[in-house]
Amino acid sequence: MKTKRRALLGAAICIGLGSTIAGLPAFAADKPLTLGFSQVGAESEWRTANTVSIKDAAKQAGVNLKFADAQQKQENQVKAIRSFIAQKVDVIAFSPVVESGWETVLREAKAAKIPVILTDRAVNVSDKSLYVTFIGSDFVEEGRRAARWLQEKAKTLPAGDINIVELQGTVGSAPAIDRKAGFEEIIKTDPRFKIIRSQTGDFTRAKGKEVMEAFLKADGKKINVLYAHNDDMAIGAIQAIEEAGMKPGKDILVISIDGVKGAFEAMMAGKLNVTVECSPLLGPQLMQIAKDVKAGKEVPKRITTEESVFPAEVAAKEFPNRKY
Ligand code: GYE
Repeated sequence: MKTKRRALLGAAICIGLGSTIAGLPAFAADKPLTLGFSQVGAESEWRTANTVSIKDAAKQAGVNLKFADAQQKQENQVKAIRSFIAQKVDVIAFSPVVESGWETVLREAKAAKIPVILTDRAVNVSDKSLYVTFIGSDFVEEGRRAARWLQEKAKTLPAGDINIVELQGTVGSAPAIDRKAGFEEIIKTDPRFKIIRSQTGDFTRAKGKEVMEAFLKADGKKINVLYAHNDDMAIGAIQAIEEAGMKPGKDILVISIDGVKGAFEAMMAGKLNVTVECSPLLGPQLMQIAKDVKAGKEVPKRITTEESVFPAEVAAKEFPNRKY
């Protein structure tokens, strides 16, 4: 009887070891990875698509996701990160609403030995060991691409100044800072280009419309180009331009960034001239990296998303292929 029981126990241990060796989940590895994710908010079509991508990918990858929406407030993100630390999650990921002010809470995560992954937006910290990697777009390059489109277009415009108004994203956010810098870097090489007004529209349609109304009141017909740091603000501004009795896409050229479906619809209606792609579909990559980090694998410090530019001329052809 005793021997039989011992033999059974031995077999069970063997199966346990065997499954580890064969790469099948062993007892300890069976525990799903818990990922705490602090999202910026729900300010744009881009953000909504990003949230869906992360939630779907977590489900697919068998990751236990703890998702917190910060409603565009840094203090809410700090609170969420502290609560993830208290809950002892395996990995923390977040999309920082602004670049600065993260040192303290990131040091707390490091002290608790919880790795942090940045997605979408970067932080400005001197100690780069406070996060393992940053997955997202090159926002400076996006700004350059927007400007390069305008440079080309300008060749077909009558001589004289080209007056640009700019709708910036959230103040202090990586995409607002970088998209402005990249755009300016290119347009300053030609004295015809003048940025006559630049203000934040906080990446939302409502704010984009409101600020564009103020621009139109002040400068009206002087405005030749609108450069919006995202599609939602451009769509809001397009409404303001129409309400002012002008034709968006014609009287005022409209350039924006993201490449959401709403932008393609505006292009097909002839109201938006170009959108520079910025992909929100970061979920699958994030889950893979979170697993790699948990498994102790080396991951690259920077993972850049591949993207392109879509002028209005290709909108109808590309629209059916768009995933967000
Ligand atoms: O362009 C904008 C969103 O951080 C890249 O945030 C993201 C930006 C995106 O609200 O639409």
